[in-house]
Amino acid sequence: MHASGNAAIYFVDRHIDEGRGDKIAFREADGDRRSLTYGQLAEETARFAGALDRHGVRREERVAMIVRDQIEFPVVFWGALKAGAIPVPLNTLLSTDIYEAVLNDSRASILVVSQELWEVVAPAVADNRFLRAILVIGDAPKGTESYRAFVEGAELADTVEAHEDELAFWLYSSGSTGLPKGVRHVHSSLRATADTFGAQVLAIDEGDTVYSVAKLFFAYGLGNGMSFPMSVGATTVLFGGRPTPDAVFDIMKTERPTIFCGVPTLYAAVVAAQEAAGGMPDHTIRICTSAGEALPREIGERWEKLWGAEIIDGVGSTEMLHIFLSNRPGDVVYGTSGIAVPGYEVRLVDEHDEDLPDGEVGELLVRGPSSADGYWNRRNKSQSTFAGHWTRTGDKYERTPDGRYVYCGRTDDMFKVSGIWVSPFEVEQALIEHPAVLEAAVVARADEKGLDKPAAYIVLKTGADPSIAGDLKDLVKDKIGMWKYPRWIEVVDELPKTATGKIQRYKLRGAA
Ligand code: 3SK
Repeated sequence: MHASGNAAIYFVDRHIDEGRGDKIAFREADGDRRSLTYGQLAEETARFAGALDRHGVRREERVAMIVRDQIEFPVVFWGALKAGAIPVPLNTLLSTDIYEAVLNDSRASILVVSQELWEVVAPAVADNRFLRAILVIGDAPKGTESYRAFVEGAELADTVEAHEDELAFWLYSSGSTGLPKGVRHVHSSLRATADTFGAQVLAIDEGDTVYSVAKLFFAYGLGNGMSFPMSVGATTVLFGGRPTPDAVFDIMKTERPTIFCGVPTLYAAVVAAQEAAGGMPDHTIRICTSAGEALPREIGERWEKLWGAEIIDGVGSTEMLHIFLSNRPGDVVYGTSGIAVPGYEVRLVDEHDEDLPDGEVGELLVRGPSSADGYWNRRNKSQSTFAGHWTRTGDKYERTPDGRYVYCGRTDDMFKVSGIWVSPFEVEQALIEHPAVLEAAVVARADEKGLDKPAAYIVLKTGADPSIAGDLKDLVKDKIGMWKYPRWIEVVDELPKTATGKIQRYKLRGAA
């Protein structure tokens, strides 16, 4: 064992030795608008570790977090790591039932909750047999303890020794069906993603200020807003509210971030709002990232024209902790996910795991230094996903002759029309090229002969005429091929999405 294997030494304590104690690490853009320097972070995390110790929390015990993007998030996460406990950040938008199931599944003994989320969480913990303390950030309702009181007067603990291969934290990954799975990550994975995507693609440095609309509980947000900026002593803007286009414009103007991390839905909404308002956005962004799902080419191009900053679109997964396939600054081809991030290798394989040549659609496998240790209590699923050094992504891709990867859909979302594979994503991209279409989702639907054909669900821009739906069939036929056009087009108010912005196409299958 060596103490330096504990990720908190590199990401938190090192900054004190390197003279960054007074540098702002986190700044809130809403709520109390507090900020936290690297020096305060080192002290507060040692205090939280001391409070866990005082409470008798032992190594490897789980500390569940249902915490908004606010100062306490990094304090609890890194404080738990310092104590050798396992922080388990949970999505702040889950339902009571899912919280109940996930808290039982993880057997967390401590739960930290933001006061604003307590109403949904309270019924989920009523019958929980594992929790020994529920700490509420803010006013503590009956049956809970205030987070403040829990840490008050605690001794500052030393960071425990940990091996770099030791479990550090879990994230829960929501698949398209079933309960979320606990994805177990080790200490070295945090550094691995910061040294690869953070350093070699984003080229993040100490002068950067990051704003990520993806929240910290999501693997994409955890890297963007915590491990990447903390790897170089940069600053993160935390925003606990809903990232609407207006909120984004406001943060750009007042907080002056230099790196913006978004998701396709948000980019589409911001571009539509900007185009409707006219004028140029006031910002200091040098680079943008997109993940969560593939960024439609149209959105990337329109954004770059308006904002003058490239979007680096990439793909990652909770299992790989962050992005492993990505475009590069200065070498962006919108509509593709780029090439492997340095340090990662990818392969495309057929159903027999045979490598496929350029131009053929297959499943994407990835190998790299940040793959998870496995799923908690899901042996079968762990064995099928983590195949030795390779991790199956469940995404279908095609490689172009110049070596870039083009997203075709989730393995479950692809379907055949007249014996030829159709990528829902390709049809959706064609649909949103129409100026009236904000978003689209395409799924297979059986026609009167029982044969699968594309069906489209579209969200129109504000004020658009719903009768344009008929034009869209011709648009798709002209752009990508006769057989791919949607035989049915339904205008809807919104598309079903996960909390992190992925379209849940499975909810639309069989919806008609
Ligand atoms: O979905 C993604 O593309 C992603 C990216 C980075 C980290 C985690 C995820 C799920």
